[in-house]
Amino acid sequence: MTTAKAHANIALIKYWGKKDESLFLPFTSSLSLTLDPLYTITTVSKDSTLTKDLFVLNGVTQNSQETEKISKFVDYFRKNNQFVRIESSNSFATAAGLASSASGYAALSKALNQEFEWRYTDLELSRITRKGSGSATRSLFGGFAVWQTGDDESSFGYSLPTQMDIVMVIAVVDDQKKSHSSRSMMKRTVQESAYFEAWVQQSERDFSDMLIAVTERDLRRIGLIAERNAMMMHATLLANQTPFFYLQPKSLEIIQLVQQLREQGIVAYYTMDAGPNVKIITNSTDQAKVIEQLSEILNQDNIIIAKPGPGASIL
Ligand code: 2P0
Repeated sequence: MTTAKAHANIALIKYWGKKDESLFLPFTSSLSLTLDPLYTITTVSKDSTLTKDLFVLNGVTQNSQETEKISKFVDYFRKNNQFVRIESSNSFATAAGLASSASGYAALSKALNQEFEWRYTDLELSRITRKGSGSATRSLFGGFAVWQTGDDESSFGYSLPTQMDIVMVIAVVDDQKKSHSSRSMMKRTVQESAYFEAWVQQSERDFSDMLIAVTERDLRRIGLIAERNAMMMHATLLANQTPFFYLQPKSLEIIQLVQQLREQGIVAYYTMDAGPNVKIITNSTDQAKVIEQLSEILNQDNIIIAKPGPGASIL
């Protein structure tokens, strides 16, 4: 029996679109921050009495469709046709644009690596984790992490050594499971969006700029690049043949608040993922001012303060 813990990450440069669906190869490299309060704990146990894998998420046994998806991933690690019992729980809402698949697959691969005695390094493990969920490659690592594009061999995650005072204030606009998964929407965007090529080109430039900004610990630049990168990702969706947007009125209200905060000289930038929640980038000096004004729009229960978190580990 092995238990592992992995933290979610929020991308500052987004992964949006696969150039190879079967190998899970992204068009562009992405860069993220792993966050302390959002995590998944997963226990994997080999069980010779089982005739197929068993997957329990947040106390609920998953149906055959969900379990088969996980079983396919377990196959990368499985030895001697041994089935496993997987029990997983999240410290936060699942599939609501808070990167539960990232922490989920990172915790699962970390646990499977140990349970089946593979002894892969985190870098090797991230190559396999990629085939469970792309963003999970980054959740194996703490703090700032990169998932680089490339081929089957060279597309993996790694950690950036920078440590700095950065805080993400997560404004939970809606914690319900989203109706349009990022996997399906990014696929449609690759196929349909009139802006997809422009996205790839701009995101490559943003990635290079972000690497410099992170190395130089320049929070202002990190914030500005993160904002434009996130909004360009959302713009690709607006330019689908059937336009789509994840933003809700409340998301826009929070974005406008961030702009006002900045006019008052407060460090505040925003990013958004495949959901309506807004993540505000700030620092420990200004975090209280951000929360104070955000509390006028959102309930305290819907505000999560997140600092950089560690890489995945065996408990
Ligand atoms: C990211 N997202 O970089 C981007 C930004 C959502 C918006 O990675 O198909 O669940 O499993 O590889 O990793 C969410 O996509 O997609 C995601 P799959 P995943 O964080």
